[in-house]
Amino acid sequence: RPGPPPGELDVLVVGAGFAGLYALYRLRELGHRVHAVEAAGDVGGVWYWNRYPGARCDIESVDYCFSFSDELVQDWNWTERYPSQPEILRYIDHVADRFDLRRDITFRTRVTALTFDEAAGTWTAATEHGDRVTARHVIMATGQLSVAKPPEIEGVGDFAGDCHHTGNWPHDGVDLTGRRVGVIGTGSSGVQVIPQIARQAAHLTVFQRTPHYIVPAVNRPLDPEYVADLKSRFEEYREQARNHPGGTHRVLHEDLAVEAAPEELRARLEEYWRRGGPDIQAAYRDITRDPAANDRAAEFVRSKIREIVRDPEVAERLTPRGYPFGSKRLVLEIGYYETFNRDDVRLVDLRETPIERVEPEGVRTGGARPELHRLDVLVFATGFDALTGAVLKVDIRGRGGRSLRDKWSAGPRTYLGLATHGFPNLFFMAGPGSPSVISNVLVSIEQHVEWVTDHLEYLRKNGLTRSEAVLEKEDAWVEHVNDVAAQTLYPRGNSWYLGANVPGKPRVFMPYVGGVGRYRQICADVAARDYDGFDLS
Ligand code: NA7
Repeated sequence: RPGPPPGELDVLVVGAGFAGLYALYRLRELGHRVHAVEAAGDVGGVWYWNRYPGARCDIESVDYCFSFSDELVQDWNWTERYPSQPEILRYIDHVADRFDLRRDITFRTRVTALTFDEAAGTWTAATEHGDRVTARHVIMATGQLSVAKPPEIEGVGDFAGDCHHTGNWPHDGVDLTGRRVGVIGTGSSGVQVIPQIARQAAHLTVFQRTPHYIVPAVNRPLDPEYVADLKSRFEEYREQARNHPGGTHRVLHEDLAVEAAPEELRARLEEYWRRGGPDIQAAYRDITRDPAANDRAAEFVRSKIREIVRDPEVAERLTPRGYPFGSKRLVLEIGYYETFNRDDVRLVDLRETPIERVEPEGVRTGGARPELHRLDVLVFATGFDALTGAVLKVDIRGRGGRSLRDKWSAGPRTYLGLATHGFPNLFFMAGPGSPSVISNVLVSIEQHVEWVTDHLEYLRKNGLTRSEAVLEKEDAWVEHVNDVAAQTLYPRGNSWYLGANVPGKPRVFMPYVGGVGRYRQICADVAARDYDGFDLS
């Protein structure tokens, strides 16, 4: 570490991923004393850590980017429909260089505690290295899927071979040539890494707890003419996404799957399957809302698995049932199902043969046919303590010494996903109660950063130093977030949206599914009404 962060600031930004970098850039432009502190060795957030083979974004390149600088848009060249992790990291690196952001970031430094000083109206941050930083405001840009969660399986520490979590992959890679590899987890990360490992390893065993709904990505090189056209009207293109429910350009059909003739339904879903991507969820208006409509789409995916996977028993094990299509985040695949047609790949269904424990030589499963799966390398693609994990890793103490961990013990409570009562001058980027994680997160991040930085400007211009979410407004927002979710099928999947993947985590549906455009309007109205719902002084 070249040196500690400055001791006194207007704004401390925690995290130097997309949100932290943009907050830093914008506040610096506005003349605030701002500095970012980042645990990793460089910029990038999740894209710094998730270096496993096959890591790729499930949002298209032309959407997964900043729009605040047209020069940046014009200069950058995307190469594929869905950007790979190395390309995204190159992009973030380019952003950091272009705007000279690194000079205001302290790397390799984790913020461990944040304490609000009521008399001074400031926050004091403590870091793992014993630094102390005082700041009027703090922006938590700590990521939604940034705390990797290893599985709670007995004996994991006893494994004699190499063990890696996809969300914390070694920077110099892992040589899998000639080795017997096991992967636990078949969500987005597992589905991306499994075909890649199958190509390198001598043998691959996939341990699957729940088959996910998986659709083709249909990744491909980008057509230069298509990109040139978008770049020529990028602001207009992005403005559509800003006002779209998903922060994307997804076509939202108005007709109903329950009313479609079988052959018409099949033809439309086939067309989406052929094009690839997650838009198939919006092929009919009722897919995310009506169980009967949802099951027609689910049945279509099930039929596709039977078409691709040659062994009918393996196909059946890969087939998702018992929860709605899209209620866990839809997974995009490149060659995933075909991987199970290989002789050197084996699928172990943990519902039939659960893992009993990890032993030095491998993974022992039980059930009717107890077995030791001998392995040299074990890969955990077991996900993250999503949305609240990184915020609550920091010991945050607000007014009256109250701990945020206590306040959120029954689930996160925020006003607009941006702030929480009792913790003045503390703001969340992509927080629980915001639509970020269910949207194109870059569109959401830009909105969060712009809203919060505008808010800080408003405070400064009006000689105000303190902003705190009003409790009644927060309660009403939490209720609204729940009401909107209850109108959909999202809460019916055991997903990380609900905290269901972390034992003991309260089951609360955390994202706001009322739509990015609607959310943006609500936030803009709050600002226009002099930040109604925030106590300012
Ligand atoms: P996910 O989507 O949370 O997937 C994690 C996978 O790991 C999932 O299949 C889990 O099964 C499985 N898992 C978790 N714990 C265990 C244990 N203890 N035993 C067996 N299997 C387990 O994480 P990803 O990293 O794939 O993706 C996260 C997001 O990142 C993704 O949605 C994109 O937005 C990007 P389960 O389904 O819980 O039964």
